[in-house]
Amino acid sequence: MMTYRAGDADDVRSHGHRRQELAPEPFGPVPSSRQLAWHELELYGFLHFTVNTFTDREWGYGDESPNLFDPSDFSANQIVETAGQAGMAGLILTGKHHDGFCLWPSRYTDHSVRRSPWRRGEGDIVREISDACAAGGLRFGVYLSPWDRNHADYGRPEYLRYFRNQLEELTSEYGDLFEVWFDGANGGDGYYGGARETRRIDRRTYYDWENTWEIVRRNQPNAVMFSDAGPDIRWVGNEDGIAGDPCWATVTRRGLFPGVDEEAFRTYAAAEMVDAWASPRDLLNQGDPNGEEWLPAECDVSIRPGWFYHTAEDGAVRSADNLFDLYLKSVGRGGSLLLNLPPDRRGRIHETDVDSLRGFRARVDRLFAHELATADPQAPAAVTATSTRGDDPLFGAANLIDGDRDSYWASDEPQADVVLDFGREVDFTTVSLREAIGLGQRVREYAIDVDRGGWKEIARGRSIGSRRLVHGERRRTRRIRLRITESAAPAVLRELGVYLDAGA
Ligand code: FUL
Repeated sequence: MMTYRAGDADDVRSHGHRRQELAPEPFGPVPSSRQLAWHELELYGFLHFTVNTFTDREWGYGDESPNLFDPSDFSANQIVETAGQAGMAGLILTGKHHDGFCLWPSRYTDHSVRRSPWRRGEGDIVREISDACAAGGLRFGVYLSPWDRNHADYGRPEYLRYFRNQLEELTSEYGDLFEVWFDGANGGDGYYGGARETRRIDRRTYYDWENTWEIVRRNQPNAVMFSDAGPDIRWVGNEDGIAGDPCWATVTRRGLFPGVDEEAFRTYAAAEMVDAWASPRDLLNQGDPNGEEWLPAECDVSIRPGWFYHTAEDGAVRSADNLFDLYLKSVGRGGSLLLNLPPDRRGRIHETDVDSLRGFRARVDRLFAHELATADPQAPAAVTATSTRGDDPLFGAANLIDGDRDSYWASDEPQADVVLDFGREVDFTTVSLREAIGLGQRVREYAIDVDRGGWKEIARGRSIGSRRLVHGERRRTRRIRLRITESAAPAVLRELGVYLDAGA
């Protein structure tokens, strides 16, 4: 084995090379490169916008006239700037919601902006938002509702061709997408080209998902796809923006289908003798540490009670503190936060929402305002571990505080402690942990202690995954200890951050 000497490998590339050579074997399911990139985004926005905005409904029936869609002062820039200032890394727009009205001039239907008075039928909301995102440095994604209450063929095989044609348009004509969102709500009554009846589909077979997903893979190999069952990211099982605690990134997809299917789940649960989750929603919320696929959770929630804008809800916009709490319960538990901002009838994000978002951003900034381990470059905290892979500094605990997302501390034992010694008393409120998830989710239980003239445990939890924020009251200590008390394979962590929340 090679012996490492500090300074041997100043060249980052050779560090990377040696690290790869000597790295621990991955454990269990691991994220794809598109999933890894998605994990870095953490916070992004949803835009629900269609004829519903003008009819005051949540689910349009499908018989709405395109004439209704006429935002008086649409501004993609105002929407994208608002999202960017809130710290959002991207935006996902409802290209078509259940009512079937298309925000882009699809070649395959007239039920679109082409028939609207807005921009005299020459406008394209998808284009304007995607362009504004590109200009503003945000990623762009699309929501395309599989259920279409307008289309005459919905429920018949012919509709699948229409749906795929639209997916082809959206994934090939609007630049790079980071995410494609498939809603689980499916089938029921609707206009259906004038039939006005109830149509049911078999959620497991109707969309031939495996082949439908192929369109996205071919056109957008880097985009992740969302549904209740993946294939890349999963629904978190509620629309409250709250991940389970624990929340594992792994799950077994058998038994899950886009459109939560209780019956299919029960069959699966009985066969697998799974009794830990009462319903598919529980399984989606918490994941499964023994799951066979990497399928992390996305927490979707609206800033208002509804997904679409309603004037009557102007007084019910989530406060900055409420959004901050959701951030801790989603991003802070290893999921992503997909926060819906519904454009109003002008085609802008309402002032009240803008205010809340501004407050929310300021709140998150305050949380991370004082980083304690490396804030003083003259006197960084000393970090030591009870176990380090091959006793090699390449995998040393110092990597936990170096701010480098590629370097990590690797333990040689399933149980190991890390101590961060600040060399002076510090006040802190928050600990940020990240596993190096490229090697799998390994930690099963951890605890955090402070030094009160003897170690005192202040927090204990199970999953870490891509991120765990442990946020609590202000405490004073000279040293912090992280104990990995149980791990399915020796722990591999990339970050141990300690912060004093300036807002506490
Ligand atoms: C649900 C839909 O039915 C809602 O209208 C909304 O789009 C939400 C994000 O997903 O299933």
